[in-house]
Amino acid sequence: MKPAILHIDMDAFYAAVEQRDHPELKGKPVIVGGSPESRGVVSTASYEARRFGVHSAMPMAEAVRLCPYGVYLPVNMKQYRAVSAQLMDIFRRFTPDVEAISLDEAFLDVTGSQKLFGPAEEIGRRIKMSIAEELHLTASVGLSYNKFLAKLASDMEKPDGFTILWQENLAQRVWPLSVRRMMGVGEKTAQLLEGMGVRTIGQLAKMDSGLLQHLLGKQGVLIHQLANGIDNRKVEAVREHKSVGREVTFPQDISQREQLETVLFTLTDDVCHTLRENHLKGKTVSIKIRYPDFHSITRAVTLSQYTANFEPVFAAAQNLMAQHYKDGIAIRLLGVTVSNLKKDAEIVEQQDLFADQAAIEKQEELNKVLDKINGKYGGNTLRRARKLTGWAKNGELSQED
Ligand code: TTP
Ligand code: MG
Repeated sequence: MKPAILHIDMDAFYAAVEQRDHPELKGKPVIVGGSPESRGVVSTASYEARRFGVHSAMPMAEAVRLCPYGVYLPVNMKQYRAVSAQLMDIFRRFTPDVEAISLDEAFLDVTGSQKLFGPAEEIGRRIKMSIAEELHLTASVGLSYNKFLAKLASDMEKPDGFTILWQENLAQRVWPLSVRRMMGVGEKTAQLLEGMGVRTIGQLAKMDSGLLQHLLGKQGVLIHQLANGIDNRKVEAVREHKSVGREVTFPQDISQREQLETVLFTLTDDVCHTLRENHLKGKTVSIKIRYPDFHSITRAVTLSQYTANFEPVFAAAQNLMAQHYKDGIAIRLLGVTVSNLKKDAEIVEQQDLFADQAAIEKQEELNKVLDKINGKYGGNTLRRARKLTGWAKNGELSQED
């Protein structure tokens, strides 16, 4: 399938959030940043303020000179972060491959999403629409077959833009642009290139790659490729949580099976609680055992479906212990981790037909009650009561609630 990368960047982000939250500021020049008295700088300016020449990173005092009747606001990071989280949630509805670059900007690899949501162009438009309807903000979207061109595209028709650049648009739309618009070309490189009469991306594209390598090393080869529309960098989703785990080092080594199982029980309960708190579910359960000589082993198993429920996670951990721990051997550290995580909202897989759906739902109800009580009174007020009956064998649950 043809690669499809979106680059999405919010318009005048901090200022737009302020205008949204304070409608009386709509249409006015709004400048967000530090205070002019303490030599603060402009974080961003609304498009109305940009007409006065105000821009990001400019000293506030200068902004006040250029735009004396502007509305000057301090930075409200907490609010921008909250909006950013909502924004990223919208992105992740369309693909798990979201690489957040900053609070208001991300790359999305939507190549595979096209099967589900239709052509990439439609996905881009739907995301823009969701941002408008749900967040009451505007974004500019760029669509291309690689990161470099997608980013260039999103900047072309700001604000509220939507720009598509395919290979056939390269010569007409990209090559006339200044080399200064390229990532990887800073002031020094730009001056060097311009000194040789290379001002546009098109001129750079036609240069001899060997000469560029000679002049700029690896970076020369890279920018030559970019100028020719070649960029093999992948969209790298940085998942907020790769795994949730707990481990404990014992004050004294433990070799008693029952004691170890009680620890395993507590660790698992903690892990599952944290998963639920973060609206996450996981599919891989692993245990870690460290022996007194510091030698460690990690053993993992993958479940049939994503879960944050204690039962299946504990059953899996018990099984791993049954398979990999020999009774009577001393252990220095024990750990439980759930990885292969997804946000609740992202889990669209078909539920396991063989799983007892009613039992799962009952368990989730119980979790809600436990989490609520524990949240309300702080700490672990309520815990599952249990009776120890030894390690599980052959997948049976040997522990009873
Ligand atoms: P940008 O996306 O660069 O700028 P913007 O969203 O304000 O405007 P546009 O994209 O429409 O050109 O940066 C996003 C936010 O990051 C911006 O709202 C404020 C913050 N920021 C700073 O605090 N300092 C800076 O120098 C820049 C460039 C941005
Ligand atoms: Mg922006």
